[in-house]
Amino acid sequence: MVCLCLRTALCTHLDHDFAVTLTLVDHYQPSHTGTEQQELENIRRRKQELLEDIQRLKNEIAEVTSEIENLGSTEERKNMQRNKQVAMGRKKFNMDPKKGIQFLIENDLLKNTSDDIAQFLYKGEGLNKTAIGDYLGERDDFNIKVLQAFVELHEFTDLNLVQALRQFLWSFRLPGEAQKIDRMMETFAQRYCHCNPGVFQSTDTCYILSFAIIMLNTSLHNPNVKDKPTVERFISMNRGINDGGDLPEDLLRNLYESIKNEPFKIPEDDGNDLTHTFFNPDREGWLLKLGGRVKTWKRRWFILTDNCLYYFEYTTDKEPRGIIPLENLSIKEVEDKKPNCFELFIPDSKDQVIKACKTEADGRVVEGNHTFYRISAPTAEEKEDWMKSIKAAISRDPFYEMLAARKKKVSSMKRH
Ligand code: 4IP
Repeated sequence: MVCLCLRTALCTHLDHDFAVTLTLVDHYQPSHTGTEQQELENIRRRKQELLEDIQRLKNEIAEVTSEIENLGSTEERKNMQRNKQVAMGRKKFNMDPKKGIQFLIENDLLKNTSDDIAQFLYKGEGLNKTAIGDYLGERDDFNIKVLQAFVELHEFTDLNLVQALRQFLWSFRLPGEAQKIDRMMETFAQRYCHCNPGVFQSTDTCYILSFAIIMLNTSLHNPNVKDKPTVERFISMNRGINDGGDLPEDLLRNLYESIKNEPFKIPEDDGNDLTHTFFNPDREGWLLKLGGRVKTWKRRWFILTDNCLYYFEYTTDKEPRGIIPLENLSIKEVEDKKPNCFELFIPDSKDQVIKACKTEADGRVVEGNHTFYRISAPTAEEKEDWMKSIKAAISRDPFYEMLAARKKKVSSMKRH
């Protein structure tokens, strides 16, 4: 730019010289002395030289101007190209998170460090929250580092646990695998305790209470759950989780009120993973059930909760007629004369009796006789809903085991 200014000034200056010279030449009256003749020749030569100089400078200026113009459009082009590649990287990420990140790194659009990748995910522009959750949940060391850096980008200082969870659960979608959820919630609990020292005795307490809150959210806001827990029940459910001691009642009341007043907002749900399980796990309603040995259809009131299917004769019954633990069972659609049927069965074991219990007519509780449970729903839609909820309940089982183990651990601790 400086170079261009100098050249322009020089050129203007030469143009001026030239104009003066021309004026001199134009107004020169020829004389016949030898000296004058010589001078005239000099001026003519000088004029020619100046004309050539001016032309050369003009050419140079034209060249530089076009160079600058090109420079501008090259930068624009580069930017456009970059934006296109970033958009492509985001698309790739949404289809396959690992490949997307690799693409962005290979094209120098993202640095290959856990901090930079975490920033990119935290910003989340154009990224699908399920894909973010999948990437963060991966087991290898690098992804775990990214997860830690990602969680550290959240500021939880002076937030209560519900507020912190609202922020955290909105930034990505919990993936469907128990181990992944465990890692993510563990990292969350560590970060929360780091930002708010002294609130909980241990990260385990924070972890367990986080899930108690997520489940409370479901119980309070899922219309399928009729039995809404009171604050007293919430308090008593969480007894002993602060390394063997109780958390302050005020704290639990505040958390309860916060969830009651405003449910969690979670990223769009395709109903096919554990997020769905946690936020919509339970269901109750009338279904027809086929008998075990005697194949009669009975209309029963079914409740899906705690990874078990309970059935009752009447909605008001206190005791169920039967309980089917869903552990190790699979579910499939089946054709029957009855409409909208599905079946619970033990995979790869056709003749094995499913572990379940039932109440005989005389009140005795005995083991069930079913090798499969065939169930018919009143409508196709209800069949879909039941199957979805049961599938989710089956898949969350390992997670509940982990959670229960942790709860047992903190409850058995003695506070000093
Ligand atoms: C009964 O048939 C009912 O269908 C029972 O269902 C069923 O028990 C019995 O299965 C079946 O024999 P009848 O009432 O016509 O005798 P429910 O208990 O809901 O009334 P399940 O195990 O399905 O509860 P078996 O396996 O006991 O025969």
